[in-house]
Amino acid sequence: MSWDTVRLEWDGDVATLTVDRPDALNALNVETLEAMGEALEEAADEGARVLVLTGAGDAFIAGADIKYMRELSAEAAQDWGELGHDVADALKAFPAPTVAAVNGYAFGGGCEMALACDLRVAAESALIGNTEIDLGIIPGWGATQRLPRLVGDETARRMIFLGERLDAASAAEAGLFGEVVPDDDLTDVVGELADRLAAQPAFAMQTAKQAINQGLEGSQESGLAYEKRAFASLFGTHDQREGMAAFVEDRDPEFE
Ligand code: CO8
Repeated sequence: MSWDTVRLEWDGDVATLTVDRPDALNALNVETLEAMGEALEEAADEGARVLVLTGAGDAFIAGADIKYMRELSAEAAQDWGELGHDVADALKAFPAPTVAAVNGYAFGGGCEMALACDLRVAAESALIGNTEIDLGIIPGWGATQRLPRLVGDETARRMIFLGERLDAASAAEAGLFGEVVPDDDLTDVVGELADRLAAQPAFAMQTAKQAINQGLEGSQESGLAYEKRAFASLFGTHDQREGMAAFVEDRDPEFE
């Protein structure tokens, strides 16, 4: 499938989803969110081992499309909220690891899409923040829940209450980015990370991701219970036997 404002490209088993509306700094409108949802479904169906999310041009995603949003009724905003949540949830539940390659502005809904990814690598010129308060609204696609879990309560409250726009180094210090790299190196660094992730045993990777999600998106108690079940379910799989045999036999494993 192809879309006007989203590109899905493959490099081996690594799928890259690029939001491609550079004239609007990749702001997310209905068409783009729907396309993202379809592209994520396609990438999952075709067995992506890693999904990279990035933006075309100088921005990652400058947020939800304010020009579309400004006249919405409360009822329409409910549907709009659901649509963005569906995409963020699809990223969160994607069956393989997801990496946000934050190449520039990541504000509002853009920050929220990055938060819904498993890992975040930023270009040093990137700026990120939940700036919704400046528009008289609050984050509506997950940041009130996901940001505090990532950066801690105090920092998240400051960011959301003050609409702070953090530079990449400050965001990394807060725990929002795992890595900050020179702008020109972002694609290569994310590509290397994606290749390393893609080489890991897929079923164990998916299970680890689900266990972490379960704990972070629900209570710690339910997460620990899930971990107990999930951990046990990996025993007897090819990759568990092979991984442990390889350790004992002092050789590299050959995962399925
Ligand atoms: N929406 C629509 N258009 C945008 C957006 C946006 N979020 N951001 C930029 N654009 C457009 C501009 O209007 C401009 O278009 P045009 O050329 O037609 O005038 C073009 O992109 C370039 O933008 P600028 O000229 O402003 O570029 P600058 O380099 O001067 O500034 C900034 C870049 C700093 C990123 C600036 O554009 C900006 O502040 N943008 C808005 C950022 C923002 O506030 N984002 C949060 C939006 S709210 C949100 O995301 C809520 C999510 C949850 C919704 C849930 C609802 C239920």
